[in-house]
Amino acid sequence: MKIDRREFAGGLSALAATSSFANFACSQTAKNQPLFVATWNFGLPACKQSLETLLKTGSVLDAIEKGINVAEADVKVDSVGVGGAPNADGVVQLDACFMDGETHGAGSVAALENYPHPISVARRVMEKTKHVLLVGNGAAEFAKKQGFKTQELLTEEQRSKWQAWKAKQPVETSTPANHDTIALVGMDTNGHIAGGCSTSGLAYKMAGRVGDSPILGSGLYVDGEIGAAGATGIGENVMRYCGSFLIVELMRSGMEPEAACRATIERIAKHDKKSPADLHINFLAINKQGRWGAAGTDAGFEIAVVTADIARLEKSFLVK
Ligand code: SD4
Repeated sequence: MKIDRREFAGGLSALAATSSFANFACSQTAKNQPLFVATWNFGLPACKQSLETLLKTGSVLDAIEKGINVAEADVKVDSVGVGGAPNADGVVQLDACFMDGETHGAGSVAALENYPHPISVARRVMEKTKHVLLVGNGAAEFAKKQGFKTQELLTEEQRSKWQAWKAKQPVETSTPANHDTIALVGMDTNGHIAGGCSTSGLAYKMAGRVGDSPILGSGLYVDGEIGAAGATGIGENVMRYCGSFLIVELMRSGMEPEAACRATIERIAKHDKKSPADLHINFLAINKQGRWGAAGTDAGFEIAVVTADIARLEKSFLVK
């Protein structure tokens, strides 16, 4: 991912954006400040939208949803929502989940086609059904009944990239060509924590393949008493270990967010007997005390952090 340095200056007028880009291991918000943290550089406009929404509506749930909607609507973000990469059949199938730390309520959708805002549908699953996860046609039917509008998600640019990929395939196989999911977690001034995760999944995945992103405990996990964690990267390497759940549990046992993300990656690498660099997994976390941190195996992994005082990108700790 390229860092658009103009983003640093272009924040909300209420926010002072820093001009530097550095590691800030486990920084902490001033007491009782709202906090939003998201994966990748496109997480910055998303987190800014989250803060703006929180200030307007007072709802951290609205804040998470509206923040993620920004990345979903941006065609330039080629791994989330509209403009997301298609599967091996050239169809964009979206995955998302939403979780409220206070109630422990959650909703997810997987392999959802033609609806640009899966995070909003996931939230609706949480709020309007007795269920947690809806997939495929059932998820689309639910979205329709809830009044969500359909849209063509495959852009011309993604179609030609997919055609070029397809032409080179002797057999259809997933390629980890991108792993830029948005996971966005946040907390309001009352310590109410929530989070969401939204993705088109791995580019050219097998039709019907579902990754970690809509699976609670894998791509996202929120515990209102402890904190929240989210993931981006090759889902298969996250979901076999319930990565985000593990991070939250490690924080429960006293670890700082960054240390918990690092320990989770180290455990996966050790157990898989793999070099971390071959795993392509990246995590972020926040805790109830307003501290945040991240660790990943991809050198370019960065997180966006927005509080009442700051709006910046931070490099994550790199596990080698
Ligand atoms: C997945 N974790 O489906 C996601 C991939 C990702 O953009 O991060 N994609 O495995």
